[in-house]
Amino acid sequence: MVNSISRRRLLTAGSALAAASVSTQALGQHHGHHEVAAVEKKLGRSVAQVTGDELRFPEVRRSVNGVLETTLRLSYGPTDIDGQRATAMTFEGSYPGPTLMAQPGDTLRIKFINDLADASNLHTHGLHVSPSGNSDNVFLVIQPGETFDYEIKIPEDHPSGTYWYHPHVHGLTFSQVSGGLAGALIIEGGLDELEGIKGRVDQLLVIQSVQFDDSNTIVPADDQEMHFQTRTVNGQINPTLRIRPGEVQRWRLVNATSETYLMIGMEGHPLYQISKDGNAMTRVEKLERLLIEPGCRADVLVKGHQFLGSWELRKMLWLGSERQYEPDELLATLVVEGEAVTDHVIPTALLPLSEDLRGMPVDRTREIRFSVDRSQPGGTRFLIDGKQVDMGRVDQTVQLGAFEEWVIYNDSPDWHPFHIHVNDFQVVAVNGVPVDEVLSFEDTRGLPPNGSLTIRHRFLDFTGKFVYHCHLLFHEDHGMMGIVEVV
Ligand SMILES: [Cu+2]
Repeated sequence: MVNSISRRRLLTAGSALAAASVSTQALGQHHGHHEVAAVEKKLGRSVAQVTGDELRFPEVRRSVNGVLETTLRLSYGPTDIDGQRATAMTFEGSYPGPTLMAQPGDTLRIKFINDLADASNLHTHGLHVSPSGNSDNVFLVIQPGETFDYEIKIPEDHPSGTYWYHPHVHGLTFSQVSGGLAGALIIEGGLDELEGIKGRVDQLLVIQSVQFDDSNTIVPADDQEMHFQTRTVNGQINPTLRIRPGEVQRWRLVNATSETYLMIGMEGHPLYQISKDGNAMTRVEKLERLLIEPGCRADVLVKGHQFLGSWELRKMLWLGSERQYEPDELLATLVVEGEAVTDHVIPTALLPLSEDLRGMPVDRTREIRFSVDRSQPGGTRFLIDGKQVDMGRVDQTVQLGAFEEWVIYNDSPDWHPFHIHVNDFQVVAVNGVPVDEVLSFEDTRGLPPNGSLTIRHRFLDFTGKFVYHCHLLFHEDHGMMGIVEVV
């Protein structure tokens, strides 16, 4: 049952610790082909499937005359993963699901057909849209065999960028996202028109975690173990991307895993971040490594190296805390080839913030505490303000239009990616230390172990109930969620 934690999952923490101490010795080493053998050992059979196929762009469904009318059928059955027949949970038989593309002001009309054996629903992660009725409403429960017509109206002034969609029924989110139910959602405009970005190759990388059994069936989420998982990019294992020397491309990275911290880095190629969680940044941030937390998106510019050859895009070693660890793994290969491009320039300034929320008087301050209770014999409980979520309870009542500061404390030794629906926030302090600069709004940010985040947000445009929660979906399903009602 979803309310108890399997023995297997309790064991995982121990094995992660053991493996972490080994991998620490590899820190700082250059990750070349000599490491492939080690990776192969860790991943078991999955690396045998490496094909190096060209990265495919997941099927695009685009709005026409202001409306994106489409069907999303959820099912458990055959699909294609890395060119092989596999069994997974999918939207429209596709792993990941189709890419939905729309513009600010458009309406999404989605016929949602639940052919799974369990209840499900649809969440448009990051969108500033109504949380009520047949919009982005996580209180809806679409039963097996039922069809439901979603209508999601995207405001005219909605930020343009990279979002994603996935099911969000409490208690089932972890298993369904881990089972394969995720897809990208792109709102066009904004940075797309900026000099230096306009016209560039625009690539999408939807990153998911998968673990197969011997018949290419995805192992149920509760029985998966990090060291036997593989990361897929658009449903492919180690796909190939191509770039010319000096060419600039835009890559939209989506962390659609349910509990993997992606520390991304690429040999020889800094990542020039331009957007976070669908929100344009004020300036380009040049990074050697970029942490993309579960649920987060990052758009980056990549400039092809002057040297021709193959370069590895890796999920690098990440030691978040004594309890949380992610091993190094090859994600994709970038092949630099062809004639050099000499006129592509990385821009510096991007789009200004609509407002910097620091230094303005707030209407109200709230304190929220995340904690983990490991003392009960019945299993670990994941809590906010000492409670597991109750979908019938309201934890925070907020006035429409209110401007609030929330100090979110983490009383546990684990990272918890904090996510809130509907209204994005700005992080104004980390562990009580004010930030030097606000680069963008965000919808998900890691809450440091035994630390805090101070965020500011406006509850604009929409009344109704929605949720804030940990985006480690296992934690969310086991109680780490709260409910806001805007009145
Ligand atoms: Cu958590």
